[in-house]
Amino acid sequence: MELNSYLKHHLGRVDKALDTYLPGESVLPPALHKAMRYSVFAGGKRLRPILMIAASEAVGGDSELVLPVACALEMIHTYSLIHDDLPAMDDDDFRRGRPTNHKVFGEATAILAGDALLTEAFILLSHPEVLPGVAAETRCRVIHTIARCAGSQGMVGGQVVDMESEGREISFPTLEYIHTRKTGALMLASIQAGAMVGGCDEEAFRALTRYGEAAGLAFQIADDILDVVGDQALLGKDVGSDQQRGKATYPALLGLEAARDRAVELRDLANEALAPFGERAEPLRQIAHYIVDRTS
Ligand code: GRG
Repeated sequence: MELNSYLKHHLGRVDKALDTYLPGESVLPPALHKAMRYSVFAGGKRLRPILMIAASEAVGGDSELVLPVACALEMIHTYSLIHDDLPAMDDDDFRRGRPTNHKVFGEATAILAGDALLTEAFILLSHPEVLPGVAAETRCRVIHTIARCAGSQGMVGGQVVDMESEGREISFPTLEYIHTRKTGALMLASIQAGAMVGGCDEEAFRALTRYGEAAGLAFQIADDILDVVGDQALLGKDVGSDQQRGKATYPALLGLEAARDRAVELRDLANEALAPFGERAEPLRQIAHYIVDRTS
């Protein structure tokens, strides 16, 4: 299996599906739908949908069936990025290489575009024609898992503790609290949802949960490292970085080398959890390597 073509193939499928699930730009109110589509189609990696597809494949699931759920995860992710960039939060001017949503559409529309993407995700997840043939109980579990991971004890909670910790010295457990929730929770939800829709048993669910927890945290550590390495490359000119904002990061707390060691350790832990799945988990294995070694 060649990871780049795997990622490219599924990115294309996810983009096409997102285009069909999101209301068109001319649908009333066009200003809102334009703003939603602007950020969704701004060139994201589609990592969460692809993780979901790969998790479903690992348990022998049908990657066509999971597509709407995978799209809902990307909508939630995009909403979080739009809101994270707002002046009240990170106040960023660029995202995915383009001006941020509020820079183009104004703050009020950006807030509402984020709100609408979050809501659209659950409209899609609860649509009667989504997940045909999947037991109602499993469908409820999928929706519940995604909602819990995105909510006040998941992504949003992690974001709040991250904001509170800005400019302060924090402990290692607080750092892990932030990272497992702010970024890790939605990745874990992607893996767990993929496993459930793919028809996993309890043992496979537990193993994939271990993978999702470790890979999600490794992703955030790698992101922190990229933030620092990127700053060094730009001679400290990237004023939008977390490092310069005094945010809680692994390199700030542990140093660059120890942060890298922790990311590698988590990658290996993630991949150990895949042992029972054999060849079918090869995409997940390679994604764990990609998460740690990526350069953007
Ligand atoms: C505002 C509710 C709310 C939550 C914000 C996700 C998040 C929580 C904040 C994003 C801050 C950030 C940039 C964290 C670093 C890790 C991360 C989520 C990076 C962006 O994800 P990628 O690399 O982005 O998957 P693409 O653009 O490829 O989708």
